[in-house]
Amino acid sequence: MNVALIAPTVNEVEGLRAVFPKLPKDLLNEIVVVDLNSTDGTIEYCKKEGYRVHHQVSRGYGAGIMEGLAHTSADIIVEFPPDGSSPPERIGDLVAKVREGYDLVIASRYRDGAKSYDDDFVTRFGNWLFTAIINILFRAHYTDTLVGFRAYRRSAHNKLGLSTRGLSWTAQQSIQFAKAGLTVTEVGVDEPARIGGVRKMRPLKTGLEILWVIVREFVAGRKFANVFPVQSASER
Ligand SMILES: Nc1nc2c(ncn2[C@@H]2O[C@H](COP(=O)(O)OP(=O)(O)OP(=O)(O)O)[C@@H](O)[C@H]2O)c(=O)[nH]1
Ligand SMILES: [Mg+2]
Repeated sequence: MNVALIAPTVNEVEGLRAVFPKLPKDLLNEIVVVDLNSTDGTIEYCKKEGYRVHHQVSRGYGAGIMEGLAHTSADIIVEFPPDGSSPPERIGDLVAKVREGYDLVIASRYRDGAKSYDDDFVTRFGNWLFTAIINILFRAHYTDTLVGFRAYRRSAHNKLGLSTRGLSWTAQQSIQFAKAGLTVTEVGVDEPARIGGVRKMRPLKTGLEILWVIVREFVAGRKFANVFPVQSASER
């Protein structure tokens, strides 16, 4: 199975400079930077170093990942925010779990003693609250439904119907994998602080967006699981 890494960027040149040289290139068949109108040298850095850049046509984090999916073909997808908060040396652990049979593997900041050095009180509490609500409503066992660093099988993802265009993408993905009864796991991964640039996530806006996604997904019920009968990893 081939592996594609999708790295969404809006002015992240400092993060890229620090993180991209450490990517495990031997594991990655495709690397695509999905960039939304960066003006800080992100595009120039990528071109100079020979990375493929897809210029995002739409707006929003989720919409950017969707464009990245459309412009890659590998069977395993790694979503990798390159702002310094995703440790590149753990990509191999996530990919190994997908190869083992899991459909979705989340790099949880709150499992196995992992720590976030990027969280503040609001983001930590927000993640705890939304993750608790998602676990109750969708009978899941997540510790981190919102982190951007994750890996999954394209074939599993294609059975779902992700539609959210903003930073609630990760919440919707966590919910839909659980609703469809796909095999999901987490590995504990420390989250270093962002390197340079500015955070695009705005707690109130993103929080309301996530709440809206949760309500929509709850009202929609488990229809994806019914429409697409899902095999367990062991049957595949
Ligand atoms: N292509 C693209 N990238 C985006 C967009 N919004 C955010 N990003 C990138 O997505 C990554 C994560 O964004 P952040 O602003 O750090 O948000 P976050 O990591 O979810 O939130 P924190 O944990 O608080 O940092 C960064 O690399 C951003 O540059 C977007 O609309 N399009
Ligand atoms: Mg970040």
